[in-house]
Amino acid sequence: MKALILSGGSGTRLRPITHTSAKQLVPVANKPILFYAMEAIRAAGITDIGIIVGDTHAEIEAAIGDGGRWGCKVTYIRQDAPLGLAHAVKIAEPFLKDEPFVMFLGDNLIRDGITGLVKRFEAERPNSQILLAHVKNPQDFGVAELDGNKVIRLVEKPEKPMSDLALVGVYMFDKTIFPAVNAIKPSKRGELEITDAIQYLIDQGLKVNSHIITGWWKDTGKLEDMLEANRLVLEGLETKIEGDVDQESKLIGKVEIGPGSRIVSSVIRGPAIIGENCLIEKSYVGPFTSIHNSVILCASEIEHSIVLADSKIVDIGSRIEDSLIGKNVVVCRDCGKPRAYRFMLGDNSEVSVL
Ligand code: TTP
Repeated sequence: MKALILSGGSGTRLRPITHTSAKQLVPVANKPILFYAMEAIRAAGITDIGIIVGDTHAEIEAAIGDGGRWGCKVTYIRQDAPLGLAHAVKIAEPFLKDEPFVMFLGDNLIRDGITGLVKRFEAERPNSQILLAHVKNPQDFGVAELDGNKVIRLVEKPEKPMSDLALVGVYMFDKTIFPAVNAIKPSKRGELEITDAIQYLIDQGLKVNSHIITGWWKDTGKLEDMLEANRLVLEGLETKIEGDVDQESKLIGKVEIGPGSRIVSSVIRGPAIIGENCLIEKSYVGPFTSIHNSVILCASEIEHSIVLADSKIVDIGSRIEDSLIGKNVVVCRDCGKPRAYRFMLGDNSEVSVL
């Protein structure tokens, strides 16, 4: 079996982060989301992986390389424009050839991995196997209608959902998916939809099985979901202290601190992870916070947030919460006159002031 990871797309819902970076490389608990997909695929025994890449191809290729670090062989497949998940399958045909494959959305995280699901697919050999999860907001997802575990209908983001079963971003297919992706037409939003391709399989009388997952799954396409994924992964964190923690500081709960980092006169309440070469001084880091490498946090408080590398947060009077702070960002108090907020914000930035 092969794997196809989708790491193209436009990532509009995560702007401005995606103006400069691939959303699949945003770290969750200080590890790029895409690495979790690589690990899950490798754990399922699959080593031949195609990765769909778009505008952010250089960054993805630099992060994943030839896949050797996971014991895998990676082939990059360039998608000129994000024309849909089924379009990604279409252009991957020369790589996938006749082999069955698992398709994994590169911005999705699935707690229990895919090993059991791949085994089941190989044992039952349907034409396709989709994963479903009960969700509160099915209108935001592809939604399935079932008869037993057989799928009878799929609709992309329905206005009136016929169930609360959303399609999870991991799908398994055999070669019958290629005539399907070649037959369907673009949807109203101009994309070749994978739901339409799977519906085509159903309409042709082919076998599409489903599996309802019970462990958590997160599509990290939006800020709140990214923070939620970070929270869920950090819940499994184990304490590991490689940096220096001074006498005046207090660590509570599960905390990881990377080498070269210094914690000075601060309180860190886990689960929280701090990368390498950070300085946390006279500050509070609260639960569900991930701080990446070389960050300076001084006289400030932060909780339930993700801070990317090389950023600086200094002397912020109120607590920062529910935030995603990009690379090399400066957030600081300015005592200069006249007293004023001074911003330099990228397009589509969001700021909430007190
Ligand atoms: P989405 O999150 O559905 O789409 P997007 O990345 O364009 O984001 P937004 O809606 O915020 O603009 O995509 C799911 C995954 O599939 C994600 O990892 C990007 C990838 N993808 C492709 O590789 N090619 C595509 O044509 C599309 C639509 C998505």
